[in-house]
Amino acid sequence: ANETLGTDAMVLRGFALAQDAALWRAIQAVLAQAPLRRMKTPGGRLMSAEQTNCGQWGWVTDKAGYRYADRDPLTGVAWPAMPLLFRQIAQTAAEQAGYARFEPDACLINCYGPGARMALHQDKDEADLGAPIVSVSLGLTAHFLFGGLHRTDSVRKVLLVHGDVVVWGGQDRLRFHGVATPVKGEHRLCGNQRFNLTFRRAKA
Ligand code: MD5
Ligand code: FE
Repeated sequence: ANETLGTDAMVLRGFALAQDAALWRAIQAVLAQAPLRRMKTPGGRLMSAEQTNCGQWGWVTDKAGYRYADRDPLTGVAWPAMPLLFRQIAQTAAEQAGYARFEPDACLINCYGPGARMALHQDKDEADLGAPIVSVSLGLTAHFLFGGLHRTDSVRKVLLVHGDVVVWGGQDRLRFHGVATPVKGEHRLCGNQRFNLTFRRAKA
């Protein structure tokens, strides 16, 4: 069942569920080439979620700022290719939400262990803000914080569970958002972690 979050944001409940084992294997293959790591914010703080990337461009942060890079700063080599299954899920989800030709060139993999979270922020490092963002949730459940266009706007809390896919575009593309610490538990695939795949068009 689909739920509307905003005018241009839609939750596709369980959209990735049937492919969860294949997604998990593909994630492991990416991590073997580009390991998870905690990156530093421009302000010098370690992020609590662990991250890595696949696809042509990878989102990175360090003391020089936020940006998209075509190489993994840890290994000096190109990010692993985006698995075909990732691209297919991102494209079919976007299509279902009304975005016909989504061509993601970046996939950020977020791993939230116990206590990890993501503070309220906007995604605005991408060249084409007209392209949607597709996010796939795997593993432990977490509250997603869905704010407004201003940092101080009130936030709605939405539970995202294993297999849920969210498509954000149009009016909702620049909303402030964050992720609370995962709900404690043990997931059959992901253990005590929540994984999130965030698909974006980084460059025009
Ligand atoms: C997550 N990740 O669950 C989220 C999924 C990130 C991040 O926020 O930056 O890695 S993406 C949620 C999102 C993306 C773009 C716009 C909006 C939400 N929004 O307008 O609410 O780990
Ligand atoms: Fe974000």
